[in-house]
Amino acid sequence: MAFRLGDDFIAAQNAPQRAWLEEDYEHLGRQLARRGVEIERLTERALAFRVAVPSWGVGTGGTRFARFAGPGEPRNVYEKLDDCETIQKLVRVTPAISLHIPWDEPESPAELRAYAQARGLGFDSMNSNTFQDQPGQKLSYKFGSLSHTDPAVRRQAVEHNVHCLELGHKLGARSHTVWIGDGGNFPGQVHFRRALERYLESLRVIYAALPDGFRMFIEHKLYEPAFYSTVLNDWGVSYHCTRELGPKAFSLVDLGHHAPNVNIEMIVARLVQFGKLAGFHFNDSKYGDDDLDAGSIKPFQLFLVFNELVDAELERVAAFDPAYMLDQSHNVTDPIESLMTSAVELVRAYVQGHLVDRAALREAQERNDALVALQTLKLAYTTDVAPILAMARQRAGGAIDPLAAYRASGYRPRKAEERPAAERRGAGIV
Ligand code: PSV
Ligand code: MN
Repeated sequence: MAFRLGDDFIAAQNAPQRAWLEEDYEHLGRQLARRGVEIERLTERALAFRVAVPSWGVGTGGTRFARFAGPGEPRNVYEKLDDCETIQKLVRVTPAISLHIPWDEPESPAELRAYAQARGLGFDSMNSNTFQDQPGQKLSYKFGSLSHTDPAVRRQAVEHNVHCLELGHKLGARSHTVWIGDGGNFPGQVHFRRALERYLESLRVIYAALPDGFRMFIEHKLYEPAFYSTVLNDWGVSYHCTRELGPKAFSLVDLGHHAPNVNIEMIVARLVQFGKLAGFHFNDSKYGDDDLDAGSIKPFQLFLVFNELVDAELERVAAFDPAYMLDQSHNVTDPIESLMTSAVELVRAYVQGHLVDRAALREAQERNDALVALQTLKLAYTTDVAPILAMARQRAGGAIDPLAAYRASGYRPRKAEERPAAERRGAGIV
């Protein structure tokens, strides 16, 4: 029998921490009341927040130089779900999983769905993979997939995406995310306009196969694995394509897929305004697509992104229904610990977004008072909302201190025994 974290264990871990939590929560409540903010309104928001966990994130990641496997890594999709259940039990905002096909191809979709359901889990966006060749694959993606010069390669890549749609439908997913590695390493290698046209042509076929109620997300990225040019290089091209495709196509923002110093929160606002924001792959980075933990490098940027999202939510912008997902690679940490803390960082940014005094901000903007506008944002950003997050988690049955509870549970050492290293294969991304 595989070891699972019990609700009783979490409650027992919480017991000695309840007293300080009540005290801190009450204190913060009084502080916020002086600012005209009702703390329970924020706690409600924390309870409502959801972010999906990437199946590929629970295995140890790597770089193009090496991958240093961690102990007790999941060896198959079922064990990945077990780790996702642990994350969800402790933080209670991650009941959905984003699968990557064929990495997570199930033998029986019905069985996998039932396995997830029995653990209180469901499936968020499906992800196709035409950036790698799979064993036994007929045609290679070395020079591209959906935009390949050879129509037979394009057809193969389209068929794979259609398969993902069918699978996603069986699993209860509601959206499909397409990211391709297509691009060029040398000037002249790829004809920019023709490659984009071929990509769009392929996407149209996939779009036509969307099951009822499904949305299609396309994910842009300016470089890597192609180092000179990519086919879907930025949000503008992505927006053009989603418009060309139709109302069920949206542009997905991966925080690591932009040039350094790009104003991502403004891109978010633009996509919201144009009704084309699909949602996010949250992570953080210093230099490129580093896939580091959300909020670990540029927490203020994360807050500013959520400031836009909350603004759209409060204004009930039409067609605003973003899917929140994590997309990280954990090379030096326990992936469960990283995913839990990242999920918590997102709730923090979301709650802080709700803490922004929108009337004061608007007034400062109307008066062109730049300093007060910034201060209004900073007041929300510098407010320590940790007691709200902990209270929400506790009320939902999660851990007041997820990291401490996880370590106290001995989950990882137990998994190291249950999942012997010799049988481990490609659980994460490199
Ligand atoms: C590509 O860098 C990406 O962000 C895409 O979302 C992939 O599906 C994911 O990482 C995993 O390789
Ligand atoms: Mn991504």
